[in-house]
Amino acid sequence: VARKANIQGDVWPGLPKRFQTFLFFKIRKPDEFKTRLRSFADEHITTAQEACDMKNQILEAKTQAQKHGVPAKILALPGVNIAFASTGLAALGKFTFNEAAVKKDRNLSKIFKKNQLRGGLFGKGMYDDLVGEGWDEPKELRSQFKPSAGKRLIDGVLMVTASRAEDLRYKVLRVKEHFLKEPGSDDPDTVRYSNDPCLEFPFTSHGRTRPEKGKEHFGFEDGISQPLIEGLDEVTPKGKEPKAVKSGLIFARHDGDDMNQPEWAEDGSFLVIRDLQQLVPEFEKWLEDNKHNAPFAADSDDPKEKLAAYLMGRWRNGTPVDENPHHDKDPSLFRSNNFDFHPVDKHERCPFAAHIRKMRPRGDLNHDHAVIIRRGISYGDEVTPEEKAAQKSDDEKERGLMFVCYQSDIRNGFNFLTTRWASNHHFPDRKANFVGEHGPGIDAIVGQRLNHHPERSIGLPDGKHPTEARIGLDRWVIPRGGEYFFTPSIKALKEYLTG
Ligand code: N7H
Repeated sequence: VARKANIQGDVWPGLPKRFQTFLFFKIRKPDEFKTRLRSFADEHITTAQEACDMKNQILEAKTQAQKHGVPAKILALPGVNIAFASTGLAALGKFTFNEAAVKKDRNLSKIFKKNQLRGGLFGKGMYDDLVGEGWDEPKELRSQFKPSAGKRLIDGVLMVTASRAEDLRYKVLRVKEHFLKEPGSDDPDTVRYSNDPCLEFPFTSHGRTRPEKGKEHFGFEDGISQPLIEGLDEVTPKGKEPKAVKSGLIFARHDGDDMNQPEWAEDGSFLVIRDLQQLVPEFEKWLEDNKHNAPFAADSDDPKEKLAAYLMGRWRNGTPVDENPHHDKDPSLFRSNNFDFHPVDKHERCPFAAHIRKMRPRGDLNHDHAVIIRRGISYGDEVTPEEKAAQKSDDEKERGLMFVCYQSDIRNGFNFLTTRWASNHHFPDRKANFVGEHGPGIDAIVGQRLNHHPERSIGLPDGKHPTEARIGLDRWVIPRGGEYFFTPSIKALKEYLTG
C-alpha cells in the first residue's frame, strides 16, 4: 500500500482543524465492532493522502484570493481518525497485559506475544505511568481519566475535525451512527439507534481554535515548529533550521524505529492525548508582578513581554528570542525556525530552560533522538473581564490545551520530553558552570515536580557571564489527565485488527 494512503491523516500531515471533537469510546461487543470498523475505515477515515489534498486546496484558495484581492473562502472538509488504548486492543483480542513486560518496558521480544505491540508505557496507560511515578496528582485528574474500581474507562478515541461548527456536528453524528445504529437502518434521516450497541461513548471533549487565530490561551503563536520527516516532507531546511528526522521517530517500523514492532503496526504511530488546563489570569499576574525582577527584561522597552518571551523562547508573536532577544517587531522573524542556540555554552539570548529550548534543544544536542509531532488544540472559554480584573481564574471557567502528539515510542517521545527534560532542572546538561548549582531550571510551561525536587525556578541570563539570575516560578498548567493510544494504519484497521 502506498504510504500516504495507509497513514491516518492526523499523524501526518495533520488534519486541518478549527474545531475538534474527541469521542472517547468503550467497546461493548468486539465482534460487531470489528465488522463495523472495517467499513468505517473505507467510508470515514481521513488518510494522509486526503489530508494532503485538502491542504493543497486550501493553499490554492489562499493564493487565488490573494491574486484577486478578495478574502479567501477556506473550507476544509471534516476529517476523522481513530486510535486505541491498550485496553481497546485487548478488547479486540490483540493485546495481552503482561506484568513482567510492563515492569521492564520495551523490546522484550521473548516475553511479548507474537504480534503484540511493544511499549510498556502504552500497556500501562497514562494514569499508571504518570500517577504511578508521582508526576500527576490524582485529585487534579478528570474522572474519565481515572480508573474506576481498577478498570480504565477508555478503550479508544475517534477524533473528528472541521473548519465549521455545523460541519463538525454533522460529521460527529454520522460517525456515532455508524457504530450505534440498528443493523439495516442506513438512512440518516430516519436512523434508529440500537438498544444494545457495540460501542459506547462515556466521554466527549471539544477543542476549538481561539478567536485570536493561531494563538493558544497564554497568547503565544502556536503551531510553528514541527519536525520535518524524511521521505514525507518535501521542504528543504534553510540555514540553521533543524534537519529532517528519520520517519522512524514517528512511525512504527520505519527507518530509525528500533522498537521491533510486529508487521501489522507498520505506518502506525503512538498517540498521546493530555488535557492541560491553563491558568491564564494567574500567568498574566505573575508576569506583571515579576517583570522588574529579571535582568534584561527590566531594561527592555516592554519588560513584561520580554519576561514572557524568556519563558517560552519565542515572543508572543512567534519571534524566536534566539534570533532577536531585543524586540518582536521584525515580521520576517514571526514564524522563523532559523536558529540553533549557538554558542551553546551560554544562554545570553535564549534561556537554556525556555520551553522551546527544553522541548527541542537543537544545537544543545548533536542529534535529535526525542522528537514528537504536535497536533493539539485549545479548549474552553476566553478570559472574562471579571477574571482579568480579579487576576484569577473563575472556578467555573476552564480553558487549556488538549495536547496531542505522535511518536514511534512513548518512552522516548512524550514521556522523555516531560520527565527527563521539561521537569529536570539540570537539562540541557553540561551547562552547570554557567548557571550554578540549580542548573538551567524547570520548563515554566510544562515542567512538573516530584516531592523531593527543588522548588520551581528558571535561570536567566544576567549579562555577567558565568553567573546567572534566578527567578522562582508558579504553576500555570495543571495536568488533568489523558491517555496513551496507538493510531494504526488503514491496512491494519481493515485486516489485522478486525480479523
Ligand atoms: Fe509546547 N504554548 O502554546 O504556550 N509550545 N506547549 N509542549 N512545545 C511550543 O514552535 C505550549 C507542551 C513542544 O521545535 C510553542 O509551534 C503550551 C508539551 C515542542 O522549537 C508554544 C503547552 C510538550 C515544541 C507552546 C505546551 C510540548 C513546542 C512555540 C501546555 C511535550 C516545539 C510555537 C499547556 C511534552 C519546539 C511552536 C521547537 C512549542 C505552548 C505543552 C512540546 C507557544 C501552552 C506537554 C516539541
